[in-house]
This record gives sequence, C-alpha cells and structure tokens, in this order.
Amino acid sequence: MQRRKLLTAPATLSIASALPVIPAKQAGMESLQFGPNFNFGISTSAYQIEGAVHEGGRAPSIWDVFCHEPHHITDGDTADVACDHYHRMPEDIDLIAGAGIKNYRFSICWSRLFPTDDRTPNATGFGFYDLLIDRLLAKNIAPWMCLYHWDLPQRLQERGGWRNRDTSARLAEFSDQVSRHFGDRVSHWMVLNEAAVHSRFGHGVGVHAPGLTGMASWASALHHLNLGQGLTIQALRANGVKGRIGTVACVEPIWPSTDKPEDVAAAQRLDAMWNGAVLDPLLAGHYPELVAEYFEPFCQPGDLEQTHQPIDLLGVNYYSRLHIQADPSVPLDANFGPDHAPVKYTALGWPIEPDGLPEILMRITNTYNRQEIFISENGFATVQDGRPVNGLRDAGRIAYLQQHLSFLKKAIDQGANVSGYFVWTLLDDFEWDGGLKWRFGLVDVDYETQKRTPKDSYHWYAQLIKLNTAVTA
Ligand code: IFM
Repeated sequence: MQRRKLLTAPATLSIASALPVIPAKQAGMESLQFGPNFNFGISTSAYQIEGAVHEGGRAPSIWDVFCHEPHHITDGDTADVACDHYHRMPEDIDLIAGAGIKNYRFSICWSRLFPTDDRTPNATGFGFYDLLIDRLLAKNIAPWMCLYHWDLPQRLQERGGWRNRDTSARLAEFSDQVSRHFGDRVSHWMVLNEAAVHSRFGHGVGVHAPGLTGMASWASALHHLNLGQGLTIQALRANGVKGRIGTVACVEPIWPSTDKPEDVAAAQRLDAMWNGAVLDPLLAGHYPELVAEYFEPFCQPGDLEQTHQPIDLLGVNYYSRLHIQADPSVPLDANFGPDHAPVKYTALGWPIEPDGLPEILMRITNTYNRQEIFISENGFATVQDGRPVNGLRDAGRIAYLQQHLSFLKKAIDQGANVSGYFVWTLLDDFEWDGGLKWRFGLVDVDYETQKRTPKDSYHWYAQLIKLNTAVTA
C-alpha cells in the first residue's frame, strides 16, 4: 500500500522453543507488561496469503483482475500463489501456536464462499474455513474473522462494485450467511478492514483494485462501505453470534507537511475524510462537516441511522502519522508530502513515529466515549530482492515493535481502553501494489520453495507473550 512515498513442500520449522531465551532486560521487554486480560495476536488477510485462486471453486475478485493488468504491481507480481496458505494452512497455524499467540485475525475470501451468486454457497470454500477455525480452536487460538479485506468478487464489480448502493446489502447478506455457519465458533467479528484505504486508494486515486479515480467514486465507495458495515452489524446481532463484534480502521494523526495555509487546510480535509468519515458515521451517526458535501449525492434519508451501530470493540491499524500537502492533481487536493523530520524511516520510506500512537488513541478515547480498542495491525517492512542476506536477523523490526508497544503502554496509562495488540503480519506476503517485495512477516517465506523460516522477531514476540503470560499466570 503506497500510502507514503516508496524510497526505494511443508517446511521443517524451528519454532520458539528452539531459541535460547534472552533475558527480558536484554530483549528490551521488561517494561512491556500488559496485564492478565490483554490479547496479543497476529493478523493476516486472505488475498495476501492464500493463493490457489483457481482452486476449490473460487471465482475471481477485483484484485485478481487488477494484478493481471499491466503496471499496477511492483515487478508484475501477482497473488496467484502468494504464500500458498490454502495448501499449507495447518503448518501456518502451527507457527502461530508455536509462538504462543492466542489470537489470530484472518479474513475470508467472499468469492471462495459465494463464487456464482450471493445465495449459493460453495461447500469447498466453507470447508476450507471450517478446517482453519477448527484447527485454531484445537490449538486454543481465538478466531478473529474479518469479513471484508478488499477482495470484492469481480461479479459484483461488474455491477458497479462499491459505487453501487446494492453492494452494501450484498455485504450484509454475505455476512448473514457466513455468521449462520461460523457463528458458534468465531470469537470476534471484524466487518471491514481499512475503509479509508480501500476507498481512497482503490476508488479515489486508482493505485489499488479496482483502479478507479475521482472524488465522487471515492465518496460513494466509502459511503456504501459504511452503510454495508452498519447493515452487517445488525445482521450479526440478529443472528445472535456468540463472538464480539467490531470493525478495523486505519486511524492516524494527520499533520500538514508545512505551516503554509494551503497545506494546513489540505491536512484538515484529509483528516476529515480519512479518519472522520470512517469513524463518525459508525460511532456518532454523521459525516464531518468539512467533507459532508461529498456524501450528499449518495447518503439517503435514514442511512446515518443504519451506519450508526454500537460495536464491542474497534480495531485500529497504526503504522505512522500521515504528512499531507496541498496537491490539486488528486481528489480532495490533498496528497502525501514530506514529513516532519522523523528520526528514522522503514525501508518503504514510511516514517517511524511511535509517539503518534498515543496521539491517535487518546483522540479516539476522548471523541468516542472511551471506546474499547485493540491495535489490529502494527508492523515493519523490509524491501527485498531475492533471498535474504540478513533478513532473518531483523533487529529493525524488533525495535519498531518494541517502541510501539512502549508508547501503547503510555496511552493505556493515560486512559485509553486498549485490550489487545496484533502484529502485522505472520508471513511475508503479497503486499498489494508492493507485490512480493515488501516483507512484513515475522516469518520469512521463500517463494521458490514456500519454505517458512521464523525470523528473530518471531522469537522475540514469542518471548514477549511468554513473559506476559508468566507474570500474569
Ligand atoms: O498489508 C496491509 C494490510 O492489508 C492492510 N494494512 C496495511 C498492511 C501493510 O501495508
């Protein structure tokens, strides 16, 4: 996801137990104690790991189509195979279990479950997720299911996709059927992943699937995602699912690149669209005044009552602040710009700003009545050609996670109601327009052989969880 500038056969696993245990002080984790009820977890998404795009009766999604069009993805990569998780799911779950991780957020592929229409389930697709969930439960790992992580069935795109109001109802209908099937086993339901990114990148500036551009397309997609989310929450509640219900948003502090009035105004507009227009309809039942005009053509009477639904918890994906400058060449005249000289960048050129985490968490806490939150994604990428020279010794990733956890603790001390922290991500995976080159995993994947090798960060995370468990047991 190029949201900031870009600079530039079953494996034999050696898992946590194989690593010599480094003293907590040396590993920098002695102060990272979060208490007995805190949920450490890990997140993935279906399209980024599953592969097997033509197997088990699956039909194409918008991302299959987009990847196979020229020039969209770095190096022309596709996710046709990705991590081959569809065939290697048991060993991948064993990796999660091997690190002592007790919570797993994954998404389900809509076009694997309903390839032909919205009423005819594909038994093979349901069978795959049945096996996955049952294996998680057998390993004492809670299944956190995300219903929609950007891979809309292409058949729905052909009817207008998220610009078509009917897609909101289709999401609710899909979720209704899914929740009837899995409702007794899923511990947490997350409706959407990052509506801000999916609407702006996919429907506003066209660098993600389905590659659409323009302000009207962006706003209509976002409104229909918000509406579909509200309808889905109601469907899940009506079905009496056992699990808790929430959604996932990337909420980030948005700062102007400079003090120039046009940059300040651009940052305010993007903040209203990126943060406000995602959270306000859900948690407060309105759109921010600054951008409300863009939604008027699509927002029908009663819609904001449908979008405004109580949730049990909000997933917050945090990577850094966004630094914004005025740019008339993009919708909303607001684009990513230079940063405020942060100390360091990741290899993607994303600034490393752990202090932005308490900033955004306190804002959510103060604006939305101390809403319960969990950090649903936080992670660090390297950019890699070929096999890692030093990729398994990922001290930079460990430092990044450690710093963010330490600032997360500050937010909790200041009063934020945060009940969990999930790393992005388990495996090096297909990173959207970044292709296979961007590597976020705690576990290295050799795409030639599909061999999985845990990196140092995997062992570090295992040790952190163990330490928290030992202290709180
Ligand atoms: O890979 C993505 C994920 O799908 C959504 N959040 C950001 C991650 C890193 O780019």
